[in-house]
Amino acid sequence: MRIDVITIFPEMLAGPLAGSLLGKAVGSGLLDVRVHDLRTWTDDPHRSVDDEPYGGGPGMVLRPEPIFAAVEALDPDRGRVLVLSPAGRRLEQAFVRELASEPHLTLVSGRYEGIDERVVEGLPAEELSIGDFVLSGGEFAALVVIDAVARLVPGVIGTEASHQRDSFSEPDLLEHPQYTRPREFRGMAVPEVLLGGNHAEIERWRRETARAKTGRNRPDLHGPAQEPD
Ligand code: J9Q
Repeated sequence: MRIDVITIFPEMLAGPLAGSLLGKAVGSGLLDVRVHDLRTWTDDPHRSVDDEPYGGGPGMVLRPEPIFAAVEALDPDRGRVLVLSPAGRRLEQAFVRELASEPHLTLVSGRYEGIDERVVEGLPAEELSIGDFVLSGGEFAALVVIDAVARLVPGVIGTEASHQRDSFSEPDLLEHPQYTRPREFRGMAVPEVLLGGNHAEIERWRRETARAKTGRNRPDLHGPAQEPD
């Protein structure tokens, strides 16, 4: 899979893309991530990428010309173009799966005050938000999208089974609590049921604690249809 990223801060992406699981995927050739500096496509001496908003107001808006030039300079078969923006469609795991099935994505890192709307209308591009909070720019949001998508590319993650159980694979239930050694830590014991090897009992405990945790931490989720037990 190929992902092009267009940003005014290419150095913000370098470290994360080199390290860890992402770095391995990029190194192995399963994932071809190319980061481009938007200023490459400016033609004025100040290499300006933004300007004041028409109609007035605070902050600056990303100009359309460099973004169009950048996107058009990339592979003409550029795939979906996604602009990171708090005003975008909210990312969830179903959307991640959809994106992971594409051969090629282009991510444009926006900024809070915004990006000229003609980028969305004219390229065209889709706006994508990673959540309802404010960032100072789209770079970390782009990294979140890349990480979430990359781990679904076949071969990137070693243990296919670990996909299945993640929170949000089952969309309405968070993961159950986990424990590892030692059996007792600072006076806190690992629940007895996990030590016993009764797998039916363990499954039941996990279902119950997952349900309780979902209710506590995510009352907006409704939980899976209840099976009689
Ligand atoms: C570009 N706050 O926020 C949430 N998802 C994306 C964003 C975002 C932001 C500022 C600039 C993206």
